[in-house]
Amino acid sequence: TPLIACFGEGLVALVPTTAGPLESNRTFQRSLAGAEWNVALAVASAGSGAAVISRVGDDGFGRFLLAELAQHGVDASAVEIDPAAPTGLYVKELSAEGEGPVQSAMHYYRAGSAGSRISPATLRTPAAERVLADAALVHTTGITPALSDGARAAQDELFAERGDRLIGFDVNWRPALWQGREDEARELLGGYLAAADVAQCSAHDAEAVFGTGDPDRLRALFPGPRHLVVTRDDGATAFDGAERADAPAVPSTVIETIGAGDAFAAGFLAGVLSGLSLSGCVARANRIATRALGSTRDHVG
Ligand code: KDG
Repeated sequence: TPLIACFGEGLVALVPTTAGPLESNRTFQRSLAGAEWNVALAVASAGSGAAVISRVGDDGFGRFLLAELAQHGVDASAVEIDPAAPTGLYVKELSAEGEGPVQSAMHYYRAGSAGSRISPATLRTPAAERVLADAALVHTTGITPALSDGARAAQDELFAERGDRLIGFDVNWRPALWQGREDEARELLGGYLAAADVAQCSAHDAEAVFGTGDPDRLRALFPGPRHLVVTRDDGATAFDGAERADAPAVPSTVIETIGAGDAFAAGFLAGVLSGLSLSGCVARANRIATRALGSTRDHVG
């Protein structure tokens, strides 16, 4: 199957086993996270080809992330091991149990991490060049350029030197990574979204970044990408050129929503590359996203 290469930082997530404030949590479950890595895992778990281009630290968490990729059949050859910086980490804080889905706060421990040292050189290792030559599509998000100037320069290069490769881009608005740079971020992320082939944004992020979550208004703002996808808690709208498809979310019990957009992207991208109809792509994406909604882990598979 066509290869999807995912470009961004892999993180270890520490997820409390009970809800409530962090000072009350004694035990945490360790899992793989990082939006682009979540996409790679879901793509591979669904039986399509996936690779990751990234960096991790020369530490136990980095080895854990690499083992997760290997176990799910994701090509990790283009993940560099950084001897001088740790693997990035994030801790979830789960709202006290009540009605409806768990709301999580995300606490990042990733400043100066190996992943934040992604740079254009990360794309030029022999392994990364091989992966890029094989990839039908590179997927990245608005998180990667927030990490550092080097990561942003690398992302710019991927867009500029795409050749025949398609680009998938999910806005993934993470204001904690853009503090004090919000206006710059809005412009930058709008530029990436406009230049992508498969452009995805949650209605919630679109509202925050572009001032509207309405699919038709977003299509008018971003007419360029062949595919434009707007996800909502209750379903999704996708465009392929002028064609529009709407699909409600698959009914299920929602435990927590973080990671659902990544699962959706994985299904949609794999659907596009295997030539499914627009409504077929949305249906496949919705099915995979449902699995992500059913747990406090970020990734499916
Ligand atoms: O989409 C889920 C991601 O946000 C999560 O896995 C962590 O990559 C992450 C981030 O930077 O927030």
